[in-house]
Amino acid sequence: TAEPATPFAPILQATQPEVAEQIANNFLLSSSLWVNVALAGASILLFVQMGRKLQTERAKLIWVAALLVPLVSISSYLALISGLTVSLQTMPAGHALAGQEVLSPWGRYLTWTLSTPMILIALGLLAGTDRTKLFTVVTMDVAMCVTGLAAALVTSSVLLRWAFFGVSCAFFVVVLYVLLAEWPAEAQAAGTADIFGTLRTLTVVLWLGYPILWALGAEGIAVLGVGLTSWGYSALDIVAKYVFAFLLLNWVADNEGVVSETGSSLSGATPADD
Ligand code: RET
Repeated sequence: TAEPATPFAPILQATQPEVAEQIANNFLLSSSLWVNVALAGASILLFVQMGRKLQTERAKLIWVAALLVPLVSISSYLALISGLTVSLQTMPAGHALAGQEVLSPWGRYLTWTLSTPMILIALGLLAGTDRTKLFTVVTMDVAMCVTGLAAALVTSSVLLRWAFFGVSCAFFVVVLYVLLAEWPAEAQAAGTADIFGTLRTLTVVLWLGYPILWALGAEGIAVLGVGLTSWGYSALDIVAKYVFAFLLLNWVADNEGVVSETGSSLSGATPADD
Protein backbone atom coordinates (compact mmCIF):
# COMPACT_ATOMS: atom_id res chain seq x y z
CA THR A 1 0.00 0.00 0.00
CA ALA A 2 1.07 3.59 -0.69
CA GLU A 3 2.74 5.73 1.95
CA PRO A 4 0.45 8.31 3.60
CA ALA A 5 0.74 11.72 1.92
CA THR A 6 1.25 13.58 5.21
CA PRO A 7 2.20 12.45 8.69
CA PHE A 8 -1.39 13.21 9.73
CA ALA A 9 -3.03 11.06 7.09
CA PRO A 10 -3.32 7.96 9.30
CA ILE A 11 -5.26 10.02 11.85
CA LEU A 12 -7.37 11.95 9.39
CA GLN A 13 -8.25 8.96 7.25
CA ALA A 14 -8.36 6.05 9.66
CA THR A 15 -8.96 2.83 7.82
CA GLN A 16 -11.70 0.41 8.69
CA PRO A 17 -9.42 -1.95 10.70
CA GLU A 18 -8.13 1.04 12.70
CA VAL A 19 -11.65 2.20 13.49
CA ALA A 20 -12.67 -1.36 14.44
CA GLU A 21 -9.65 -1.58 16.75
CA GLN A 22 -10.56 1.70 18.44
CA ILE A 23 -14.05 0.35 19.03
CA ALA A 24 -12.74 -2.96 20.38
CA ASN A 25 -10.37 -1.13 22.74
CA ASN A 26 -13.20 0.98 24.16
CA PHE A 27 -14.97 -1.42 26.54
CA LEU A 28 -17.96 0.86 27.19
CA LEU A 29 -18.54 1.30 23.46
CA SER A 30 -17.98 -2.27 22.34
CA SER A 31 -20.06 -3.78 25.16
CA SER A 32 -22.96 -1.50 24.18
CA LEU A 33 -22.81 -2.97 20.68
CA TRP A 34 -22.29 -6.66 21.51
CA VAL A 35 -25.14 -6.70 24.03
CA ASN A 36 -27.49 -5.76 21.23
CA VAL A 37 -26.11 -8.38 18.84
CA ALA A 38 -26.85 -11.02 21.49
CA LEU A 39 -30.33 -9.69 22.31
CA ALA A 40 -31.27 -9.23 18.65
CA GLY A 41 -30.20 -12.81 17.95
CA ALA A 42 -32.24 -14.17 20.84
CA SER A 43 -35.24 -12.04 19.79
CA ILE A 44 -35.13 -13.38 16.23
CA LEU A 45 -35.28 -16.99 17.46
CA LEU A 46 -38.04 -16.19 19.93
CA PHE A 47 -40.15 -14.17 17.47
CA VAL A 48 -39.93 -16.84 14.76
CA GLN A 49 -41.26 -19.30 17.31
CA MET A 50 -44.04 -16.92 18.45
CA GLY A 51 -45.36 -16.40 14.93
CA ARG A 52 -45.52 -20.01 13.82
CA LYS A 53 -49.19 -20.51 14.61
CA LEU A 54 -50.53 -17.30 13.06
CA GLN A 55 -53.12 -17.87 10.32
CA THR A 56 -54.56 -14.59 9.12
CA GLU A 57 -52.98 -12.16 6.70
CA ARG A 58 -53.01 -9.07 8.91
CA ALA A 59 -51.59 -10.89 11.93
CA LYS A 60 -48.82 -12.33 9.76
CA LEU A 61 -48.07 -8.88 8.36
CA ILE A 62 -47.65 -7.48 11.89
CA TRP A 63 -45.43 -10.45 12.68
CA VAL A 64 -43.15 -9.88 9.65
CA ALA A 65 -42.84 -6.18 10.51
CA ALA A 66 -41.98 -7.04 14.14
CA LEU A 67 -39.50 -9.73 13.10
CA LEU A 68 -37.71 -7.30 10.78
CA VAL A 69 -36.88 -5.08 13.76
CA PRO A 70 -34.29 -7.44 15.34
CA LEU A 71 -33.19 -8.60 11.87
CA VAL A 72 -32.27 -5.04 10.88
CA SER A 73 -30.81 -4.49 14.34
CA ILE A 74 -28.38 -7.40 14.28
CA SER A 75 -27.12 -6.28 10.86
CA SER A 76 -26.81 -2.70 12.09
CA TYR A 77 -24.80 -3.61 15.18
CA LEU A 78 -22.47 -5.96 13.26
CA ALA A 79 -21.82 -3.12 10.80
CA LEU A 80 -20.90 -0.82 13.70
CA ILE A 81 -18.63 -3.40 15.36
CA SER A 82 -16.79 -4.06 12.09
CA GLY A 83 -16.09 -0.36 11.64
CA LEU A 84 -17.97 -0.37 8.34
CA THR A 85 -20.43 2.31 9.46
CA VAL A 86 -18.26 4.21 11.95
CA SER A 87 -16.03 7.16 11.00
CA LEU A 88 -13.52 9.39 12.68
CA GLN A 89 -14.72 12.95 12.21
CA THR A 90 -13.04 16.27 12.82
CA MET A 91 -15.65 18.46 14.46
CA PRO A 92 -16.15 22.01 13.11
CA ALA A 93 -15.39 25.25 14.93
CA GLY A 94 -18.04 26.02 17.54
CA HIS A 95 -18.54 22.37 18.44
CA ALA A 96 -17.61 21.34 22.01
CA LEU A 97 -14.98 19.00 20.54
CA ALA A 98 -13.89 21.38 17.77
CA GLY A 99 -10.80 20.22 15.91
CA GLN A 100 -10.79 16.85 17.69
CA GLU A 101 -11.15 13.44 16.13
CA VAL A 102 -14.44 11.96 17.25
CA LEU A 103 -15.64 8.43 16.64
CA SER A 104 -19.03 8.74 14.94
CA PRO A 105 -21.19 5.59 14.77
CA TRP A 106 -23.33 7.06 11.99
CA GLY A 107 -24.53 3.61 10.93
CA ARG A 108 -27.11 3.84 13.71
CA TYR A 109 -28.91 6.71 11.99
CA LEU A 110 -28.72 4.94 8.65
CA THR A 111 -30.28 1.70 9.87
CA TRP A 112 -33.01 3.50 11.80
CA THR A 113 -34.40 4.39 8.37
CA LEU A 114 -35.10 0.66 7.98
CA SER A 115 -36.04 -0.39 11.51
CA THR A 116 -38.26 2.47 12.70
CA PRO A 117 -40.73 2.22 9.79
CA MET A 118 -41.29 -1.44 10.76
CA ILE A 119 -42.22 -0.39 14.29
CA LEU A 120 -44.65 2.21 12.92
CA ILE A 121 -46.15 -0.17 10.36
CA ALA A 122 -46.77 -2.73 13.10
CA LEU A 123 -48.40 -0.05 15.30
CA GLY A 124 -50.49 1.31 12.43
CA LEU A 125 -51.76 -2.14 11.50
CA LEU A 126 -52.62 -2.76 15.13
CA ALA A 127 -54.63 0.49 15.21
CA GLY A 128 -56.31 -0.40 11.92
CA THR A 129 -55.24 2.82 10.22
CA ASP A 130 -55.62 3.71 6.53
CA ARG A 131 -53.01 3.90 3.77
CA THR A 132 -52.73 7.67 3.84
CA LYS A 133 -51.79 7.85 7.50
CA LEU A 134 -49.46 4.90 7.24
CA PHE A 135 -47.74 6.46 4.22
CA THR A 136 -47.46 9.80 6.03
CA VAL A 137 -46.01 8.34 9.18
CA VAL A 138 -43.50 6.10 7.36
CA THR A 139 -42.23 8.79 4.95
CA MET A 140 -41.92 11.40 7.73
CA ASP A 141 -40.10 8.87 9.89
CA VAL A 142 -37.64 7.99 7.10
CA ALA A 143 -37.09 11.72 6.53
CA MET A 144 -36.44 12.13 10.28
CA CYS A 145 -33.76 9.42 10.19
CA VAL A 146 -32.07 10.65 6.99
CA THR A 147 -31.89 14.25 8.19
CA GLY A 148 -30.64 12.95 11.55
CA LEU A 149 -27.90 11.12 9.62
CA ALA A 150 -27.08 14.37 7.81
CA ALA A 151 -26.88 16.21 11.15
CA ALA A 152 -24.32 13.68 12.35
CA LEU A 153 -22.25 13.65 9.14
CA VAL A 154 -21.96 17.40 8.48
CA THR A 155 -18.50 18.55 9.55
CA SER A 156 -18.33 21.87 7.69
CA SER A 157 -20.44 23.92 10.06
CA VAL A 158 -21.82 23.48 13.53
CA LEU A 159 -24.81 25.63 12.62
CA LEU A 160 -25.75 23.33 9.76
CA ARG A 161 -25.48 20.31 12.07
CA TRP A 162 -28.12 21.90 14.29
CA ALA A 163 -30.17 23.00 11.28
CA PHE A 164 -30.46 19.36 10.19
CA PHE A 165 -31.21 18.42 13.79
CA GLY A 166 -34.08 20.94 13.76
CA VAL A 167 -35.46 19.65 10.45
CA SER A 168 -35.29 16.10 11.78
CA CYS A 169 -37.23 17.18 14.89
CA ALA A 170 -39.91 18.73 12.66
CA PHE A 171 -40.43 15.37 10.92
CA PHE A 172 -40.50 13.71 14.32
CA VAL A 173 -43.35 16.01 15.41
CA VAL A 174 -45.49 14.66 12.56
CA VAL A 175 -44.83 11.08 13.68
CA LEU A 176 -45.70 12.00 17.28
CA TYR A 177 -48.86 13.75 16.11
CA VAL A 178 -50.16 10.67 14.33
CA LEU A 179 -49.24 8.41 17.26
CA LEU A 180 -50.87 10.66 19.87
CA ALA A 181 -53.73 12.37 18.04
CA GLU A 182 -54.80 10.12 15.17
CA TRP A 183 -54.25 6.46 15.95
CA PRO A 184 -55.73 6.20 19.47
CA ALA A 185 -59.28 6.78 18.18
CA GLU A 186 -58.75 4.28 15.38
CA ALA A 187 -57.44 1.70 17.83
CA GLN A 188 -60.50 2.32 19.97
CA ALA A 189 -62.77 1.55 17.03
CA ALA A 190 -60.70 -1.52 16.14
CA GLY A 191 -60.93 -2.94 19.67
CA THR A 192 -57.15 -2.81 20.17
CA ALA A 193 -57.11 0.29 22.41
CA ASP A 194 -55.51 -1.37 25.46
CA ILE A 195 -52.47 -2.89 23.81
CA PHE A 196 -52.17 0.06 21.43
CA GLY A 197 -52.17 2.47 24.38
CA THR A 198 -49.40 0.55 26.13
CA LEU A 199 -47.21 0.32 23.03
CA ARG A 200 -47.88 3.95 22.03
CA THR A 201 -46.81 5.26 25.44
CA LEU A 202 -43.73 3.04 25.42
CA THR A 203 -42.86 4.25 21.91
CA VAL A 204 -43.45 7.96 22.48
CA VAL A 205 -41.52 8.08 25.79
CA LEU A 206 -38.55 6.07 24.52
CA TRP A 207 -38.35 7.72 21.11
CA LEU A 208 -38.16 11.14 22.80
CA GLY A 209 -34.96 9.89 24.42
CA TYR A 210 -33.15 9.59 21.06
CA PRO A 211 -33.01 13.31 20.10
CA ILE A 212 -32.21 14.16 23.74
CA LEU A 213 -29.25 11.74 23.65
CA TRP A 214 -28.16 13.10 20.26
CA ALA A 215 -28.15 16.64 21.67
CA LEU A 216 -26.27 15.67 24.85
CA GLY A 217 -23.88 13.20 23.22
CA ALA A 218 -20.70 13.58 21.21
CA GLU A 219 -22.70 14.60 18.10
CA GLY A 220 -24.31 17.52 19.96
CA ILE A 221 -23.02 19.48 22.96
CA ALA A 222 -20.84 16.53 24.05
CA VAL A 223 -21.58 16.43 27.76
CA LEU A 224 -21.73 12.64 27.29
CA GLY A 225 -18.79 10.74 25.83
CA VAL A 226 -18.96 8.40 22.85
CA GLY A 227 -19.24 5.23 24.99
CA LEU A 228 -21.95 6.58 27.27
CA THR A 229 -23.95 7.96 24.34
CA SER A 230 -23.74 4.59 22.64
CA TRP A 231 -24.93 2.83 25.80
CA GLY A 232 -27.82 5.27 25.97
CA TYR A 233 -28.95 4.39 22.45
CA SER A 234 -28.39 0.69 23.09
CA ALA A 235 -30.50 0.77 26.26
CA LEU A 236 -33.29 2.65 24.47
CA ASP A 237 -33.07 0.16 21.60
CA ILE A 238 -33.48 -2.83 23.92
CA VAL A 239 -36.86 -1.60 25.16
CA ALA A 240 -38.04 0.27 22.03
CA LYS A 241 -37.29 -2.72 19.80
CA TYR A 242 -37.12 -6.11 21.52
CA VAL A 243 -39.45 -5.49 24.47
CA PHE A 244 -41.84 -3.59 22.19
CA ALA A 245 -41.93 -6.34 19.57
CA PHE A 246 -42.26 -9.05 22.21
CA LEU A 247 -45.29 -7.37 23.84
CA LEU A 248 -46.88 -6.85 20.44
CA LEU A 249 -46.35 -10.41 19.18
CA ASN A 250 -47.42 -11.89 22.46
CA TRP A 251 -50.71 -9.98 22.24
CA VAL A 252 -51.26 -10.76 18.57
CA ALA A 253 -50.72 -14.49 19.19
CA ASP A 254 -53.43 -14.42 21.88
CA ASN A 255 -55.85 -12.13 20.05
CA GLU A 256 -55.53 -13.04 16.40
CA GLY A 257 -59.29 -12.80 15.87
CA VAL A 258 -59.37 -9.13 16.94
CA VAL A 259 -56.46 -8.24 14.64
CA SER A 260 -57.88 -9.98 11.60
CA GLU A 261 -61.18 -8.09 11.95
CA THR A 262 -59.47 -4.73 12.28
CA GLY A 263 -60.31 -2.24 9.46
CA SER A 264 -59.46 -3.79 6.11
CA SER A 265 -58.81 -0.59 4.14
CA LEU A 266 -55.13 -1.49 3.83
CA SER A 267 -55.11 -5.04 2.61
CA GLY A 268 -58.51 -4.94 0.95
CA ALA A 269 -59.03 -8.41 2.34
CA THR A 270 -62.33 -9.55 3.75
CA PRO A 271 -62.18 -10.06 7.49
CA ALA A 272 -61.64 -13.65 8.51
CA ASP A 273 -64.74 -15.47 9.61
CA ASP A 274 -64.23 -16.66 13.15
C1 RET B 1 -32.29 12.00 15.86
C2 RET B 1 -31.48 13.29 15.78
C3 RET B 1 -32.16 14.38 15.12
C4 RET B 1 -33.48 14.71 15.76
C5 RET B 1 -34.32 13.51 16.04
C6 RET B 1 -33.78 12.23 16.11
C7 RET B 1 -34.72 11.14 16.43
C8 RET B 1 -34.48 9.85 16.44
C9 RET B 1 -35.39 8.81 16.83
C10 RET B 1 -34.93 7.53 16.71
C11 RET B 1 -35.58 6.34 17.04
C12 RET B 1 -34.94 5.20 16.88
C13 RET B 1 -35.42 3.88 17.17
C14 RET B 1 -34.64 2.88 16.77
C15 RET B 1 -34.95 1.51 16.90
O1 RET B 1 -34.59 0.77 16.01
C16 RET B 1 -32.10 11.24 14.55
C17 RET B 1 -31.64 11.25 17.00
C18 RET B 1 -35.78 13.76 16.26
C19 RET B 1 -36.74 9.10 17.33
C20 RET B 1 -36.70 3.66 17.86
